[in-house]
Amino acid sequence: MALDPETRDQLIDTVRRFVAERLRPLEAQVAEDDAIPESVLAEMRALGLYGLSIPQEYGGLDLSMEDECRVAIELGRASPAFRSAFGTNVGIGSQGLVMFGTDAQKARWLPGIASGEIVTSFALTEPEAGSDSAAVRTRAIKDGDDYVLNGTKRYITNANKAGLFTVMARTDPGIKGAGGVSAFLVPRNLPGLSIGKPEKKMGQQGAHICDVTFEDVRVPAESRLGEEGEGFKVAMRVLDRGRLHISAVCVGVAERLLADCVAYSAERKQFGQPIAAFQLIQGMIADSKTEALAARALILESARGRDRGENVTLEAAAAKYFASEMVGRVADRAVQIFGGAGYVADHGIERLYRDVRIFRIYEGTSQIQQVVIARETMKRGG
Ligand code: COS
Repeated sequence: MALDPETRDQLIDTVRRFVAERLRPLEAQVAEDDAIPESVLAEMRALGLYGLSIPQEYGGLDLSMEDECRVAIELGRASPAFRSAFGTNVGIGSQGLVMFGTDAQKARWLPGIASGEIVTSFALTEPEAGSDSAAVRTRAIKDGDDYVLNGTKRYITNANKAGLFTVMARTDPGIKGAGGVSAFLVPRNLPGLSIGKPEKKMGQQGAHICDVTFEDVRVPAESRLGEEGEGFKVAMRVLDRGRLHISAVCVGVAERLLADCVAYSAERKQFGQPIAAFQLIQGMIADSKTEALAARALILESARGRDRGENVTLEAAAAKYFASEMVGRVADRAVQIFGGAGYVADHGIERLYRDVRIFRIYEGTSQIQQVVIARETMKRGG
């Protein structure tokens, strides 16, 4: 649902202040501790951030894709680990349920997801199924009124906090590719479900990814999301949406880095003047600004297309490809503008440089986005 412009501006203003006043001062501490304080998570819940995309009848804010992207841009101005705390509830962890769930499944889970009482995870990736996500080996074998799950999922965001997983598993071992995969809603507390230790990562400390292992985990047939064999499509539809959200976060980080670069280059003096006076510095700022503006326009236009009900598989892939590569370049230029100060930890520039690297990998690598863009362009005839 699109908010009226006044309500939308109020929401964006509230999020902007929360990011500036509450999240940014805690960034270094969160990175150091690899944990977000519970009091901050409680504030995020109170602000409704876990339920940005959940229908209002289940307690969420039900934002349009465009408004969600505008909020995600604001959230990108703080360390991306903060957004990750509720990012799965807004995106990949809830949207399969929102788009394909039955009324009973929605009533059971969505209120807790919207309030943040339940954290969700999206369990698609496996040790042998990364970019080739149709190759999932996790099995879900029908046994009476249940399915029995066996297998391992890898790098699952928020798995250590999740109360509910959307799991893609092979129900038909006779079909090797996408058609043999089904989606399931799997609660955390089932016998046989175990979570690995959080991985040590390059960046985004405070956000966690873990293995999830299923050993004879029994779920009732009503836990299936969509029809048998529809799981891959569920996953792809979820990712189409998620890719727009992630792109918007990239723009937020880029805009924040630009603001940091402008402030620093006005203050830092060399050769008797602020480095902002040098045209080679200005060139880097101009390139970063131009690319951030282009990404913002592409994302918001694609989001509006989705809100109009259009198929935006191509546009979402293009937005993710462009925005994630763009923020990599912007972060690299930021280190260059800050010089030695960008390389040491004090200003947080090197932390963001590491944080943004994953944007070119998760929810589909840049190379997968290129594949999707090319295929869709050829399908559309240009
Ligand atoms: N929306 C709806 N359906 C889709 C779809 C989409 N965006 N993309 C594909 N499908 C459908 C296809 O239409 C096809 O259905 P039919 O057989 O009925 O025609 C089916 O899904 C299989 O699609 P396809 O043949 O394109 O599958 P591929 O194995 O070639 O894989 C890619 C397609 C590579 C694009 C896919 O595996 C992918 O996106 N990989 C990256 C996964 C990823 O992002 N992982 C990150 C982990 S989650 S954080």
